[in-house]
Amino acid sequence: QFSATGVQTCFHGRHIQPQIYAGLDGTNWRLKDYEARGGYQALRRILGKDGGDGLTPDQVIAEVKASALRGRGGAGFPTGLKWSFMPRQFPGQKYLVCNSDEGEPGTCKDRDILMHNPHIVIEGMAIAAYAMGISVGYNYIHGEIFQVYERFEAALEEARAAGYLGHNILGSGFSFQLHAHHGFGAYICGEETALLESLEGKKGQPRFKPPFPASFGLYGKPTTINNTETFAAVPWIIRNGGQAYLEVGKPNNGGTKIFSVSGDVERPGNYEIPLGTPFAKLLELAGGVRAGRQLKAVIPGGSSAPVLPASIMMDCTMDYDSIAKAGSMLGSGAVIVMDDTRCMVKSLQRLSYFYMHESCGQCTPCREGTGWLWRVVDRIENGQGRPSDLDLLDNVAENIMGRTICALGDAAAMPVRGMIKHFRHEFVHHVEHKTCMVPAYV
Ligand code: L3W
Ligand code: SF4
Repeated sequence: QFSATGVQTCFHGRHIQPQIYAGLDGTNWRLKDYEARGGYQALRRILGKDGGDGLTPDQVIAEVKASALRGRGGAGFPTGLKWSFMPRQFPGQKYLVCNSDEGEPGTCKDRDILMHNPHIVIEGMAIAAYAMGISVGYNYIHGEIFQVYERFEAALEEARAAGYLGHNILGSGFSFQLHAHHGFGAYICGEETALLESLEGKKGQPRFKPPFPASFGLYGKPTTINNTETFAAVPWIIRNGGQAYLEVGKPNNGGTKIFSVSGDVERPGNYEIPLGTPFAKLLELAGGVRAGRQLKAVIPGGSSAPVLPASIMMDCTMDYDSIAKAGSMLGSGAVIVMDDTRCMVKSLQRLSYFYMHESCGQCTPCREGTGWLWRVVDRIENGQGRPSDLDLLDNVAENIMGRTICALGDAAAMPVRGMIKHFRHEFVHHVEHKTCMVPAYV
């Protein structure tokens, strides 16, 4: 089943204990449908609307901390801790921002949430705003997905009309104005400080950190930025309690996570499963490796994550700690599956081109280094590689890492090092024989 965005979406039974996808059928995105699934009950609860005393902002943050919810955009930073950084008594304007600038190659979950369950993000943001005493928020939506932007705007209109957003929400005295902002499609605008620059109307280029957005964010004011899926997790946590959320996952990795499985599987798509689920189970949900082929390698967390060979991947569980221990990262949860027809040199050539193209050009190691990486990989792929090229690649990657303003430099370097670490023999073969050792592409 394909959604309007072209993303393959699973609505029937191929999730495990779903929280965000629960009850979705591809058509029921409207407010009345969301309310029928228990939507906005969490917001009503904290505001003391359905009996009960409500929750204080501190109690809301305590629940999110107890849940062990970690940021779903890539870094896996603890959400409750991030919320507690927000200065409570700050006298001026503070901002809340949702990062829906989904651009990581392989990742297609945030657009799916916004398309099919937009109110869960609105409710999550309203709860976050209440917890941190914020009255204005923005959802920055990737520029190339027009229907998603229109869908979210339509949901905002419904929420405003029902009194879930705006001035004096449900008569509680709490006010929160939420706006959508349509980006222009640059990958770098998914980096949080580049996103803020772009939101301010400037060129989307990252700022130095620190200061972090928590102290110097949008228009220089304290700002909290979370990923779309992170906000979408919050209503469930408030309805069921942080401890219950934690127990769905595993220690330090609470709840479920949506994995965008692409590549050489029978059923590519978005799958929501508890963190800590074995990779083999996720592969099974996605229909297994496509017919007649063997699993060769997996990029477990979007193109910025180092590749892992099948032998390591099959022993992993899908959570932040297990994947980090295996030498990669869970990232945004984009699982790119490669079978035995895939050439690692060709794959790296394409990845390197992407990072060269998307570098914003601000800092020399990234601007020059990403081009250098691509040119060397490109000549190896095209039969013009030199024996010294593997060491050169490693040297360039090493000189980029840790020497740039934002994580894009590291994101370009890490896949190179991962590919050479695990598949060095393929690069050597290309250099020595001027051709590929993988028999044929299918
Ligand atoms: C206050 C401190 N705040 C950290 C905040 C910080 C940010 C969050 C995580 O990179 C990764 C990257 C990509 N006081 C703080 C603090 N914070 N220390 O915590 O920070 P950080 O620096 O660890 O990560 P980051 O710069 O946000 C994100 C990887 O994600 N990635 C990219 C995915 C792209 C998408 C997409 O297209 N939508 O998700 C994929 O793996 O490589 O490593 O908020 O402010 N002391
Ligand atoms: Fe721009 Fe690359 Fe520097 Fe990030 S690392 S600021 S993308 S040049």
